[in-house]
Amino acid sequence: MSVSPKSPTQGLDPEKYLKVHSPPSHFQQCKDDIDNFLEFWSQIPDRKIALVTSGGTTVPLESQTVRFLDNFSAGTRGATSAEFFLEHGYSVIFLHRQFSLQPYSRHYSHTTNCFLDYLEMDPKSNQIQVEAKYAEEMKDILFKYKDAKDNRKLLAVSFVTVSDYLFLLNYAAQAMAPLESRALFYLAAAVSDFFIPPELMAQHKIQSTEGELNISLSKVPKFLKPLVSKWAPNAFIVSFKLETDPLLLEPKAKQALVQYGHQLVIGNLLGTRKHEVWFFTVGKEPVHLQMPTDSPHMTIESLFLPRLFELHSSYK
Ligand code: PAZ
Repeated sequence: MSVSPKSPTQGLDPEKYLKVHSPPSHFQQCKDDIDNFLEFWSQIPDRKIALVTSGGTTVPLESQTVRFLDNFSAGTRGATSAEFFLEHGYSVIFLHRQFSLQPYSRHYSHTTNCFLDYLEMDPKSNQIQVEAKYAEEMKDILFKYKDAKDNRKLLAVSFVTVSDYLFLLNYAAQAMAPLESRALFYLAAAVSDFFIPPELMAQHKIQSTEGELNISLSKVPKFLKPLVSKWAPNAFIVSFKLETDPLLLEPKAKQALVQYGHQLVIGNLLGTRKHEVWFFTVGKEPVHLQMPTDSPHMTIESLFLPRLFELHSSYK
C-alpha cells in the first residue's frame, strides 16, 4: 500500500494551509485561554510575555490515528526554559506537546523515580509526607510552581500533531502581536519537517493485508517567515536549529537568520544539546556557550538564558 502519493498542498504557504484545513478539536478552548491570559497581562505596563514552544510534533498516518511518526524531543529545553522565563519576570504561554515535560513538575516526572518514591508514611501519625531527603528542594520548587499557578503567570496549551501546532502558533502569534517588543517567541519545539496533509491521509487504520507500506511525505508549510514578517512583526523571535552534523550547524543557522530576518538563532547538536549551544545573530560572530565540566546541578539554560534576556531588554 502507498500512502500520500502526491500532495496538492505541497509548497503551500502556512496561511493557505490554515484556511483550508480544520483546527484541532480543542482550538476554541485554547483561543479563549490565550485571550484571557493576554487580556490580563497586557494591562501590566512593561510586563514581558514569552511564548515557549516545547516537545515534538507528531505526524499521523491515519485520520483516525492508530499510527504516527514522532521524534526524540521530551520537552526538556522548553520546560526548563519556561521556569527561567518565569523567574526572570515574564508571563509564559507554554505551547507544548501533550504529556511532554512541564515546568516544575518536570523535576518529578519522566524520571526513574515514580512520584510515589518521593513519599513515605509517617508511622506515628499515619499521614503521608515527603521523604526528608527530597523535602527541601521540593519546597523550593513547590513555592515557585504555586506562585506561577496562583498568580496566572503560566498558561499551558497543548498540541499533538504538527497541524495542531501550526494552528495554535498562528493564533497565539497574532494575539501577541499588539504587545510588540514585549512579546518574545522561543521556538524550542522539535517541529516535523515532513507530514501527510489531512486530505491525503488514510481515513481508517492502514491494513497490513494490503502489503508493504510505502509512505510519501510532503513538506510542512514553513511558518517562520510569516511569523516574523506578518503575524508578530515587532516581537523578539528566537528559533532553534538542531543538527547532527557539526559542519552543517553554522551555515544552516546563518541561512535561517537571513531567510527569516528574526533576531536570534540558537544552534545545538543532538548529542551535546544539554551541554553546549551557539548564539547566532546578524552581523556578529557566533557565540559558543558551554557548561563547565563537573557541574552536575547546573543546566545549560541557566548559562545561556541571561544572555537572551539581555538581548530582549535591549530590543526596541
Ligand atoms: O526537548 P529536548 O530538550 O529533548 O530537545 C530540545 C531541542 C533539541 C528540540 C531544541 O533545543 C531544538 O533544537 N529545537 C528545534 C529543533 C529543530 O531544528 O527543528
